Amino acid sequence: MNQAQLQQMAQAVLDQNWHGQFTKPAPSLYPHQWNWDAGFIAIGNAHHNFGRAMAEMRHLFSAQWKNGLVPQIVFGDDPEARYFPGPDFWQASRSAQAPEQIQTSGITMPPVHGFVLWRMYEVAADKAQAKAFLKEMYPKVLALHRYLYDYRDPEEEGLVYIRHPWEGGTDNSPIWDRTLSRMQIDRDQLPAYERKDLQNPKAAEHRPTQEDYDRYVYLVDLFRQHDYDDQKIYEECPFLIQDPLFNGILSWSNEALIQIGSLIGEDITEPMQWHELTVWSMNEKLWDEDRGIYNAFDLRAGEIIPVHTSSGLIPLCGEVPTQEQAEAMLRTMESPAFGGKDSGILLCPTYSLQAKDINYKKYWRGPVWINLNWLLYHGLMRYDMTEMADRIRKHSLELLSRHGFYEYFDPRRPAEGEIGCGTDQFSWSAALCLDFLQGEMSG
Ligand code: 2M8
Repeated sequence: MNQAQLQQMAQAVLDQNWHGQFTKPAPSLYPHQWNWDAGFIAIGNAHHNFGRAMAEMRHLFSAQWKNGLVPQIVFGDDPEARYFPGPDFWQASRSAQAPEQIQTSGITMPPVHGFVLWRMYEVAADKAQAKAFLKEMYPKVLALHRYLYDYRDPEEEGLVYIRHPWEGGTDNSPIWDRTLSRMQIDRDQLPAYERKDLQNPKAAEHRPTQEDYDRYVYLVDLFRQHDYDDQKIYEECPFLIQDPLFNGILSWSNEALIQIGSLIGEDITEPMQWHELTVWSMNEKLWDEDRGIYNAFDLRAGEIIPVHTSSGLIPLCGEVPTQEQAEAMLRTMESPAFGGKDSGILLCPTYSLQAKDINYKKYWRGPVWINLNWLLYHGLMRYDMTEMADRIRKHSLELLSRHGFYEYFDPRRPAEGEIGCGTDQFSWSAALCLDFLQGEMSG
């Protein structure tokens, strides 16, 4: 397939998943608007349909809470949409902070919006229009970051915690295993619920386990019992984790806010202070010198979580590591753990290939995800590590053009069985394919 055909097919996926006001991450598995999906999708649309990219972001931020939180899910009104947990389960309106006109979940997701806006501006054909859009969005993204630093950074370290695996975006990442296993759940005390994600047989096999879901539901139930009050949740929640992926993304978006603020003539003191502190603390607290990667930190247990996943490489995108640290991270990527040097492995597995419990097809426990590849690509480019960056882009495009716009991929290039896993027609795979192709065409 040539690049023009791939581009057309990617655009067709985004058109098909467009719902009128937002883009569904996938036609049936994810029938509402998701937070970081919306950001990646806007980047893809910015190349050929800037109006739709703006609409996507406006719709997401129309659901911003009064305290600044941007929700993980903004629910659409399609009566056919089958998803659990839906608005009736979340009951976000228990919080006085929730918006009145639109239904949302009660947690957030990785704050991609700052760098999404900057990327939109970079690729925009009409810079005046894009600049006006930046002016409109800047205070909203600033309010989101302010929420994160005010409510999710109790020790004022510059490190933001997540309080649910869904906030991290990497639902069943092995990073959370230990923390989740400490939660003693009595199933009889849990509210009754029915999963809707197991109806797609191809996705079902690789989705999180029932034990995982019980814990996800337990946490949601805890949040709603506390009417989504951040202070009360902080006091009670057994899951409080400083994740290198979330904080690495936050750093990149802080930096983007500084660039945007400078461009539109705003005072950038606040994002500059955030940026400096977050970078410093990530290096002080989360950097693992021996293994050349960033760790997560469990705030409740007061301990480092030394689990080897690609989330620990994401801080490259926010230029968190020094050149020397970044070189150590490159060596980590080239090592047998991530298979980066001529091993036949497709980059980049989400979990160390040497981990005993790696599962090449199970969601966030091994497979390649296109959004993380895209973040790694940009991170590596910042340090002029073009060879590895190119390899990541080539592998991503190989997967997408040969196998389709799947949600995630088996990194082994198995001779038999499927490489593409989860749902197909997945929006961010298509969107970031468009952005990768743009790089390919222009250089
Ligand atoms: C997955 O998460 C949702 C819950 O948010 C789910 O499993 O139902 C994750 O892959 C997440 O990162 C993604 O944003 C979402 C929609 O694509 O699906």
